[in-house]
Amino acid sequence: MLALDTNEIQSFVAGRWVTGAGEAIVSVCPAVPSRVVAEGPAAGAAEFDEAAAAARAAQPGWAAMPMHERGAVLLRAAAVLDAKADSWGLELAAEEGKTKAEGVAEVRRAAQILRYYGNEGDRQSGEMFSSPRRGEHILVTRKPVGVVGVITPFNFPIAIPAWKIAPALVYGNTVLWKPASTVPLLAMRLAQAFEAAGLPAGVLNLVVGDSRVGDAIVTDSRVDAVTFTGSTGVGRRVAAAGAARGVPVQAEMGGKNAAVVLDDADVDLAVEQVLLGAFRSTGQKCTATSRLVLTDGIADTFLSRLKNRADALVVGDPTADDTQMGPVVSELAFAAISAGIGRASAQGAVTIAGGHGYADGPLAGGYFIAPTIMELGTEAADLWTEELFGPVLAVRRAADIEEAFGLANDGEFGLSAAIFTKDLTQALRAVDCLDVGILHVNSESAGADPHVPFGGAKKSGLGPKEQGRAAREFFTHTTTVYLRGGEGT
Ligand code: UN1
Repeated sequence: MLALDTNEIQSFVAGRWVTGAGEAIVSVCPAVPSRVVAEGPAAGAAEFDEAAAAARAAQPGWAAMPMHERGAVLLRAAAVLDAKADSWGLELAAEEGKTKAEGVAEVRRAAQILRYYGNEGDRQSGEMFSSPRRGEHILVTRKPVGVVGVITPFNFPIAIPAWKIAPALVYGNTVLWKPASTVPLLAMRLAQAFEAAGLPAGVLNLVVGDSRVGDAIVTDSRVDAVTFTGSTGVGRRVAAAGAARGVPVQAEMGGKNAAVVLDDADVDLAVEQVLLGAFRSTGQKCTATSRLVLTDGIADTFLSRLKNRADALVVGDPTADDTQMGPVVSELAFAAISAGIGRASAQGAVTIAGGHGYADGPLAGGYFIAPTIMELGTEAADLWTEELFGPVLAVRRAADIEEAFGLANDGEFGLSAAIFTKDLTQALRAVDCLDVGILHVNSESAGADPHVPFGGAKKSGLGPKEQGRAAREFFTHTTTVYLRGGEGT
């Protein structure tokens, strides 16, 4: 077993930790890029091949194990995560850039997800239908799909893998997993928790590497289904590759989530929630609040309060206790977000807060972007429609509720939204009118409980929803059984 505090990057293949034959990966802290968090080689083609073969070979035995026993492994892994939450949460903050408090909370969240699915054996049920024919029942049973390819993003380095891998495993699938190459250490931590929990060899295979590993997963004939979270562009390519091979793909992709604040909203509550939605995790969530729609009567007050709160956020080293917002994940992200801010200004946006990096002072050198609020006029602006995945909030004003809902629904994404009002009638109208997969009434647009469906409307996602019972739609297939006794009547 690998030491639980190692920071030497390895892949977990067929139940063994292997030093890959691929290129060197150096995982650095985005606050201080000279600080190395983990390093080691990526997996090479031979390790990938061994991992895929191991997943295939282990699948029938794993599926044959009673679901309660599979669940027990998940529950033991959850206990490991809970026990290591403080130290692994700190590593998460150092590797990904969200704050220590967020990092620790994320490790605990991964444990909670594992517990939810670990207990799924107690809840799992098939369905039984009456038959139009005498002496017959019709029952529907669930079976695993086989080997599931899991491709996960950087922004929740342990929670998103947990919410894909846990249902995959408990329903009897084996897994071939590629995490984002910016967060290999936290991926290793999750695999280590499973190893410590006694997961049989080959059931979970972690292959560390870049997009070539992702390509190998989606094109390998030993992979029966692929679940992906990440950018819209890559998600569509994964889905196309899956379709070409005839295998199902679940893709959770972009969001451009609006918070709508109506005139009658509780301003204090709404300001705090919009602040959390926009800037927690440095805005790097598909569910983050990246658009704000204010009705005219509340707009001035709200914006000046929000600006004051954004300006006061303590931006800094994510591993420091008093930091409220860390850096973005990488130089590439920093460049793309900075360019997006520049483009918005060129297209007429007015910067209300932030809008800059930190060229001087203690944050210089890290990938820090100030909490940014930009107000748009009525002209078309990329900032209104394109996901920037950073701490940047675009604001528009609306004359009335109809206009506000229209603005919120503007664009191709429909992951989440938030509505702030004390008027139940307006809240109910939002439920009907806002075209999203997740709607928060008087709370921020991010957040997801493990027992309820997660996923978007419109072009935010493809395939069945994640989490809760919804997950089994993707991780199982059904067999409809027409069941009669064996003797003639
Ligand atoms: C959350 O809102 O807490 O990639 C989770 C993402 C989403 C997860 C959001 N799949 O940001």
